[in-house]
Amino acid sequence: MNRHNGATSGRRPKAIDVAPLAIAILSVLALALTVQTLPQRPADPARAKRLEWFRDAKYGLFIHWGLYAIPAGEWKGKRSLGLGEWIMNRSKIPVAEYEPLAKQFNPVKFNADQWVQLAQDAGMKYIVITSKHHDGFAMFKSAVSPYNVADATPFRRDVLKELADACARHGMRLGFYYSQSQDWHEKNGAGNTWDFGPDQGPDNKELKNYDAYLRSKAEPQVKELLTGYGPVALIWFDTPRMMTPERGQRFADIVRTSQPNTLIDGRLGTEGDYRSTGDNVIPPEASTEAWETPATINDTWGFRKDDTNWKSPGQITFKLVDIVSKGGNYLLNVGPTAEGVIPPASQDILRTVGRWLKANGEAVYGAGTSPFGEEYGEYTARGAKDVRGQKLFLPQTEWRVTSKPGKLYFTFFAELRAPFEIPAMKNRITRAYRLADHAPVDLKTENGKTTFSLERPMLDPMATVVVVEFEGQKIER
Ligand code: FHN
Repeated sequence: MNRHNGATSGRRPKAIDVAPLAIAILSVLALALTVQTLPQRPADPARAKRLEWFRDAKYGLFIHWGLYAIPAGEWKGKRSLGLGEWIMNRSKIPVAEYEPLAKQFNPVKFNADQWVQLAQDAGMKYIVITSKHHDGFAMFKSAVSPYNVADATPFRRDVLKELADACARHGMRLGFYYSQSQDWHEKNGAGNTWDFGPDQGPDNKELKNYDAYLRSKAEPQVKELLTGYGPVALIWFDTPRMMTPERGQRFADIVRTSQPNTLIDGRLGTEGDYRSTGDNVIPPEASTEAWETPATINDTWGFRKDDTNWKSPGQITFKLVDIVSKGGNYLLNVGPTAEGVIPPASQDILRTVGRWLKANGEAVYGAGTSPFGEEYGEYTARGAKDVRGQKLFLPQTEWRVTSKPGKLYFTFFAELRAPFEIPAMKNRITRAYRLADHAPVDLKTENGKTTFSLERPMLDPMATVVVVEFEGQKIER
């Protein structure tokens, strides 16, 4: 596997056809606005307090796990294209045929402590797991619906309880993904058009008793999650179809009254605590708002046996530092198998990035944004548009910078072709050194410009961090 930064190199051809992901993409398009285009929100001290840990954490493990790991991208001997967890929808599998998968779900290799240990080795500070995805199957014991891991499978264990207990043992924060709108198992849930017909008519009139589903399943299940599993770091709602402000508020009220410190992500349908970008979308510029990019480690969220299009540790390290330099969090996904195993390839990748973070984490955890911005690249002057119809941004990927009071952390993802010129600032620079081994870096100042060079070969060709210390707390330009 290529350990080097792949951010500048061309990606390998996709192992799966991603075009059919359009349905999923469209459902969050409204949310896929780049964060910096959104207006600043009014100050809210309670929210700022709730967000403190999240702003410092920067890096989390997303886990998509459910019955869809059994077909793993193949139904009745035929490859089902698209995201692994969307197989029921993509192959239009009737509830009567999908539901019996529960009888086969017996992930005997599931070991919650090992998963939490992996997240820790990876340098991740929180875990978010699917408690119920769009297929409607709950990965926890629910009194609300027997369609759950403890009551409908031979496994009979409450996966979320085991994970919550392991997280408590390891001091890891745990949050729950919950698909509030789409529930393909329920006749009144959104999304299952093949068994139950369309959700809405041409005039947008709702054709299902959607509130009946919300009140009888989604709302009480969210309440169960917030009352039976200890402190919940966040609830990760998704694809807010037909989520009016009033409906969204009902969920927000359940969260706030059950656990006031639990964060709400940006996909509830009403304002959450932080903003979620579109899947795998990293905005081109920094924002002071709290935000998070959910991202795949290959091209699917739920396990597909044919998807081995792994991102390299270098690519992931670049994305992490890029996101942190812009003020966001990186929520990186793995899709465990039906046996309960996180694919070894994803484990290796995560651990490699984790080793880098062990030596360089100071540049990431609790770090602030870049005081510059020119390193991100620029909008094309030719007026071209990107696939979302927005002005095309041409990214630069050589270096990123994060900050703490009195310090800048320059991370280089490729060997320098020329001495590096520190962008102009009024502060006096006092010294520079490599973060991983504290070796001094010589600074040269001529004509008001300060430069330094990096020894070749680079200390770490994946990413080398140089700390530049300056007088004062913040950069003045
Ligand atoms: O449809 C889902 C998809 O399956 C996956 O859960 C992602 C994760 O961000 N969210 C939706 C698509 O945006």
